[in-house]
Amino acid sequence: MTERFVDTPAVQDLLEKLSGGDQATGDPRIKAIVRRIVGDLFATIDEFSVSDDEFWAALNFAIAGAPEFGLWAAGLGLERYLDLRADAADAATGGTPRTIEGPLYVAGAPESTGFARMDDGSEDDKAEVLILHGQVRDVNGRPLVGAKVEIWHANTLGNYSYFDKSQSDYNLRRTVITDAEGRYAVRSIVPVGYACPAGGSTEAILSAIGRHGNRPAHIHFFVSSDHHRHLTTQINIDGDPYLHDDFAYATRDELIPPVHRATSSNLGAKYGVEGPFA
Ligand code: MBD
Ligand code: FE
Repeated sequence: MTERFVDTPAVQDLLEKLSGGDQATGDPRIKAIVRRIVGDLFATIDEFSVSDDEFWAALNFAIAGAPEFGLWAAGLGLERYLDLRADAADAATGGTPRTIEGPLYVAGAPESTGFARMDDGSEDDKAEVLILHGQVRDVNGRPLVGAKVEIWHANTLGNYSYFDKSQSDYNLRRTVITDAEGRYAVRSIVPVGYACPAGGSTEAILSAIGRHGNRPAHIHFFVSSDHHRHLTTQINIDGDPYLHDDFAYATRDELIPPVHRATSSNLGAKYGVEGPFA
């Protein structure tokens, strides 16, 4: 095999310098990562004989599209890759699988113990009421009292509060601390799947490679408890047309809980969740 151009001494010398390899100061880990990433970009330019015009088109595309970098990471499977690594690391212990965080988490949601209502009521006329309840357990099955369960999801248009300024602060975002049995419950509304913004840079990349930018309806979770590893996960709402066609690859068979459709009269009694259920 002929030597790759990127491996020739002149290019390696450039990589050493541009990554600060000849500097006494700086962080060795960052230097090594910069060297690897830039070197891989050099190799990509070589392999595809990238022209100057293509180089500048790509750079300007990235500059203009930068506000959507979080969506690029989801759509290009970078976060899915973290799940695969977590699966490998967790193979021996088990537990609820990780699935992606996504770029739409906001810290500081209102906190309560045992129960929260997540929606502000503004979609009462069109939304279906959702009762979501569960128990946080350790990998040995023991309930975890006082665990922190952060939940966030989209509204009936697939939009998230904070990023969607038309919604009230922290709408559909809550932190629930588990009760004496390790349980939590929320009343909310059934979310609708997210679609990457029309005309945005993520949609442009995805359509260039023949893909769409839709997610099935889902609900995000962070679960944390002292002396336990932080869990990032989601559940899907069964029956969504995109359930197994998620642009972010976050659907997992273990994370599609059963949905029970109930009448207004029995919801509160069954789960001990406060009404009213209009
Ligand atoms: C979302 O709601 C989401 O969860 C991800 C990962 C990407 C875009 C929108
Ligand atoms: Fe999401």
